[in-house]
Amino acid sequence: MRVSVVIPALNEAGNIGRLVTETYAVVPAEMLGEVIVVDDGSNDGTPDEIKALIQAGNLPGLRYLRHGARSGQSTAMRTGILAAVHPVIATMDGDGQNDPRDIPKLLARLAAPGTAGPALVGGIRTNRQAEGSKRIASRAANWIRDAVLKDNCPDTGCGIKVYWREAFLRLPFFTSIHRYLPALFQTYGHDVAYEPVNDRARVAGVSKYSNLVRALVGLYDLFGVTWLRYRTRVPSIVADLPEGRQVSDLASRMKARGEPPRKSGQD
Ligand SMILES: Nc1nc2c(ncn2[C@@H]2O[C@H](COP(=O)(O)OP(=O)(O)O)[C@@H](O)[C@H]2O)c(=O)[nH]1
Ligand SMILES: [Mg+2]
Repeated sequence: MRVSVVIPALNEAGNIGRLVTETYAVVPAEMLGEVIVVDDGSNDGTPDEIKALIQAGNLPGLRYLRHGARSGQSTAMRTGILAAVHPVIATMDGDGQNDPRDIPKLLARLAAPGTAGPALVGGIRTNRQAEGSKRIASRAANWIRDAVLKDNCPDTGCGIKVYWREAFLRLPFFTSIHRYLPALFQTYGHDVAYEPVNDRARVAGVSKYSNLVRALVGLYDLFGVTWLRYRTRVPSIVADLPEGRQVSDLASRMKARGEPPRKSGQD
């Protein structure tokens, strides 16, 4: 399965070039369709690191996109995913904290697009490297989110994930959606799975998020996602004529899981 790797980056000089080079070194070439770095308006050496790699010309499929103004991590991911040419996306943080060696393991769990099985496989960091206060804040946020959304995900903020491109693009988009992907994939009728992944310390630069801002924005988003979850219906398509055409993938997956069709008009 060929994959488009999408890496959002904001001021990741000292990290981003190394991460891209490492990705080409450790992900098998037959799996690695392209690597898209989305620069969210960095004002450090981030563009120079990537442009130098592109000019060197020995990393096939390396692409660089840059926003005219800072628009946020989720928006940068969406820019890369819209530009991607392969049906499967792998995302990683641009600071090198995720380990590209985990991409093949996550891909091995992912179902082929349109077939039964997980449409998203998320990494779960088992050896968190963040400082104590961030780990505690992250644990609290995950606990609250799981209690409300029941997405059964112990580490939704982990940046390394693989998923179907089309399924992502069909989700209603909002800033910070990247922290709610498991819950939203489930809401839209997809199976999700998780795999333990490696977490590494930041080598250069600083974190872009403070605990307080992340907590406040996270709470606000949690209300929105909860509302969306309760107000979303995923119908099973039980007729699709003329006969011989395939019923929609989603309907066949629901059928395979033995789910009864929802009553029409039920809300
Ligand atoms: N495009 C974009 N990327 C961002 C932004 N803020 C953070 N990032 C990237 O998102 C990833 C995670 O951010 P980071 O600051 O490392 O968060 P932490 O590891 O949770 O402290 C890194 O690759 C950042 O470069 C942003 O506003 N825009
Ligand atoms: Mg980080």
